[in-house]
Parts: sequence; structure tokens; C-alpha cells
Amino acid sequence: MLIRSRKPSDPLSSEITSQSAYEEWRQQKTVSRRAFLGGTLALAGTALVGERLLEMSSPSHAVSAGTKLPNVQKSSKYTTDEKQTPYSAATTYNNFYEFGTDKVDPAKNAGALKTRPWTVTIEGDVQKPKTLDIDAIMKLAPLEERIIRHRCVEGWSMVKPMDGFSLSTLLKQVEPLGKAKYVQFLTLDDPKLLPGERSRTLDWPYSEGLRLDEAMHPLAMVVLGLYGEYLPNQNGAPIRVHVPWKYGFKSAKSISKIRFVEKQPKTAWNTEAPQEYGFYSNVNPDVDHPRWSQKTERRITGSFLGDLKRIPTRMFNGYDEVASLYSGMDLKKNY
Ligand SMILES: Nc1nc2c(c(=O)[nH]1)N[C@H]1C(S)=C(S)[C@@H](COP(=O)(O)O)O[C@H]1N2
Ligand SMILES: [Mo]
Repeated sequence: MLIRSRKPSDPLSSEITSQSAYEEWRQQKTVSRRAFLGGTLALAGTALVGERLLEMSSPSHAVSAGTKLPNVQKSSKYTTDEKQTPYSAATTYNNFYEFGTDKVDPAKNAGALKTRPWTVTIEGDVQKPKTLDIDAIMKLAPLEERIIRHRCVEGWSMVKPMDGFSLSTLLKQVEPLGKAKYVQFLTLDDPKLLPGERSRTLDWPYSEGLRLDEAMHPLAMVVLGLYGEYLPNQNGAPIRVHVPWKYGFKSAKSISKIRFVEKQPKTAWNTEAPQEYGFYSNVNPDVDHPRWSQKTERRITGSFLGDLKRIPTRMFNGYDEVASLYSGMDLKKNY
């Protein structure tokens, strides 16, 4: 067992802490699964098996049967065919500190977030600043389903179908000026709707940033849905970013503002602990977090024993096509 001191302001847990949260999540599922088996099987004698049972037995605070997104294109060149994380795990094992710091908190608490009406303001060094309604954003481009890898800095990973389109499609709406070099993303700033913003865990609202060329890379995504359904609140409804070659915290949830800026913007985790969370935060097995190794990860697939197994972490999370964005850069210094 690793012993180390943790300051209370240092909540992104290591694998050790997240392991216990994961076990708590597991246990909840086991309990509700038994209750379900006891109740429903006796009643109906149904022949449902395996994953389907797990889906149905997810805790009642999980999202209600989601609404299907219309017209999602199922083919994408950005898709992996690796085994997918079950929907039940992707929607009950979350990081969304505005709703609490435990993995199970967002699914329990995020129901209170009102996601309609919702607007996203895009401003800063741009020709045409705009405030766009979420329903207009949904129509900017055909929604595409990308089955992508998500690697959390804590050492676990998931494979999830995410529905949306390239971030560049949204950013181009405002015609960025030549002096804009970075883009900042800000989560909704509303402590009434996001209770975590009332406590001093992070520098609120949650913020993240990308260099402009990173943001314009077609792999960087605006996410509006998950598994072909509208995004559940705990996963960042109604709109989030996803940058699959970077650690998960770069992918801000429930965003309401995007700013084009000249200088590298402030970001929530980098402000909190700069020596642990760099601005770039590209997935990199050769650069350890100061408190744990990043060489391997635990892939959450929903198998009871399989999820404890560790697999090698890949450079850029396996998205080699982004490597040219960083040619000539020392990625140990620019962690
Ligand atoms: N606003 C906001 N965005 C956030 C976070 C957060 O706490 N607040 N957590 C980040 C982290 S650490 C991860 S791993 C992913 C988790 O996304 P998921 O719950 O959909 O898997 O969201 C990221 N985006
Ligand atoms: Mo994360």
C-alpha cells in the first residue's frame, strides 16, 4: 500500500483512491442486480441475460431511458472497434466535480441541472462573436457517432460511442482573428444549478484550453450525445468537448462559453496543481504523474474481474495522427 500525504485541495485521486470509488460503484451495482434478479426473474421468468441485465439493473438514479438522437451517422473514420464500456458504467462512474467529488455523485446529483434553454457564447478575438442556442448547434452539422477511447489521468479508461461533430465546425462560426492562438472552454457558471461551485474545490467555473491548431484538429469533438442518445447530465449535457488524445480532464462538460485568446488561458486543474496537470496533458506513457505511473491503465469494460487487469497506455492514447501537432516539442517539459 502506498502511503502519501494529500492536501485537501488535491482532489483528483490517484488510482488507489479511484479504485475504492470504483469498488463502491461495483458494490452498488451488485446489490441492485441481486434485487433485480430476485424480483423480476421470479415474476416474469424472463430470459434476459448478460449485459442487458446489467443495463436494466443500473441504480435508479442513473439516467432514465435516454431519448434517441435523430439521424446519427454510424460510420466514422475516427472509430475504434475495441470492446465498448457498458452504458451503465459510462453513466454512473463519472468525474464532474460540480456535482460532488465521488465517482457516484454526478449520476445521483446532476439531474438538477437544467439543460434547456441553453446557449453557448463564442467571443474574444473573433470577427463575429455569437451566442448560439443549443438546438441551433445541434443542426450545424450531421451528427456522427465516434467510438472513442477516453483515458482519465487517474489511470482508468473507457471506450464509448460519442455523438457530435468536429469542434472546428463550431469554432468556424465566429471567424477567428489571426491573433487568436488559443481557445478556452468554460463550464456554466451558476452555483444554483452546479452546487459544487459553492465550495472551494476548484477555481470555478471549470475551465480548459487548447492551442488553436489542437482545437481545429478534426479529432477534437463537440459532443452532444452518448450511445446514440442525448447526453446524460452527468456526462456533461447538453454540450461538452472531447479531446481523445488528451487526459479526460481536458474535456470540459456543460460548457456555456468559448473564448478565443492570444495567450495560453488559465485552466482549472493547471491552476489547482500545475506540477501535476500541465496545459498540454497529452496521454503519454513515458511521463508519469508525480504521484503515480501512467504506463498502464485499467480499461472499464463491465466485466467483473477483467476490469482489474491493466493494459499498456499508448502515446496520444493511440491517436497517432495528432503527433505532427507536437513535432519539435519536448513533451516531457510540455506535459
Ligand atoms: N465541468 C467539468 N468538466 C469535466 C470534469 C469536471 O469535474 N467538471 N471532469 C473531467 C474529468 S477528470 C474527466 S475524466 C471527464 C469525465 O467524463 P465522463 O464522466 O463523461 O466520463 O470529464 C472531464 N470534464
Ligand atoms: Mo479524469
